[in-house]
Amino acid sequence: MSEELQNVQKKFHDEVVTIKTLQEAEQLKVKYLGRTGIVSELMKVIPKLPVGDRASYGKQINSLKDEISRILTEHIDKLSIGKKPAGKREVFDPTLPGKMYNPGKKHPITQTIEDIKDVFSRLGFEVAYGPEVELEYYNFDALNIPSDHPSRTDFDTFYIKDDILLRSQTSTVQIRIMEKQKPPIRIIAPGIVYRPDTVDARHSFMFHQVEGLLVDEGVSFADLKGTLNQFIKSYFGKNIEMRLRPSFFPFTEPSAEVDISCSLCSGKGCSVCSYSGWVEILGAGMVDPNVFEAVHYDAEKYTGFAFGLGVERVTMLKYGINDIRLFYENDLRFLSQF
Ligand code: 2U9
Repeated sequence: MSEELQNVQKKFHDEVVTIKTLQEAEQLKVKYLGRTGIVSELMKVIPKLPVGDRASYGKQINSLKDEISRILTEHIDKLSIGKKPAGKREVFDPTLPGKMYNPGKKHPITQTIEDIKDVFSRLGFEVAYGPEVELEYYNFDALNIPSDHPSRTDFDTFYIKDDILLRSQTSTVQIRIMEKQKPPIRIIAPGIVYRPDTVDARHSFMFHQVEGLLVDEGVSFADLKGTLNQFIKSYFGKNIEMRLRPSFFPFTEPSAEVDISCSLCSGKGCSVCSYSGWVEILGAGMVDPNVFEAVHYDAEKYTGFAFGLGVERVTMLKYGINDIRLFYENDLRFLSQF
């Protein structure tokens, strides 16, 4: 580097270490890098040099300019921290309303599943999960559903290939648990199930179920009734009545359909309960001995009860929702009400 440039470099370093304020840094920038600053003056010399020296001298000035610019930028950045440009200072107005935060909520179906879990965990039930893509064996055979049962056709079940399907009920979970554990068993199995139903106000090709299973020595139908009554009073309210009607399911014997007094009209009769005062909310029964045989439980020693409910259905009844599709459309005007 030429002596002249070395002198400028030294002078800059001597000056830059004395900088204390942002204003001083800006002034030094103008002094060295400004349009009529020291570096520009040095550049003016280039055309007057012998042609052979110009490129090398130009390079040296540029590298000095880069060095000065980098050092000054670092100083300016450091000294600017926490400083707003003049005229843009924030004014704190304590009379303005605070920022509104919208923290979001759980989906009503998730809320219902959690409410149901709460009730049954207080009754000593554990929560179990299983796969949504299932073997035909767990969805049908182990549940005593005969091979010619209409629910096994393509009209009622989504088959993936051969014996693999999308589960149409969460009873598959209970079978898997019983295969692994000996009684006593006390579980609920929440989850999504799939059925090729045409979508309308009451049907969807996928919905949520919660199924329950209790197996032990000496379990009776009275235990089933007492458990369901407790659930219904806890979830729907103390004043809601329960009634059982005889029914049939391949996996329970005896079986019952369970109604509650219509929570919307208090049993007086309305369009929701078809003016009967009662609405069906779940199915239940004592586990069929053939199901115990499939999981190698001694049906002479153990008895058990099981039940199943549609989560969308109980949510619709509790809150008076008239179209199942509302749960799946992600419309915040609907969802934010829960
Ligand atoms: C095992 C044995 C028996 C579960 C049961 C029902 C009756 C039932 C429906 C309610 C509405 C399905 O979502 S829904 O369409 N369920 O009526 N479910 S008994 O029985 C079992 C489960 C597991 C091992």
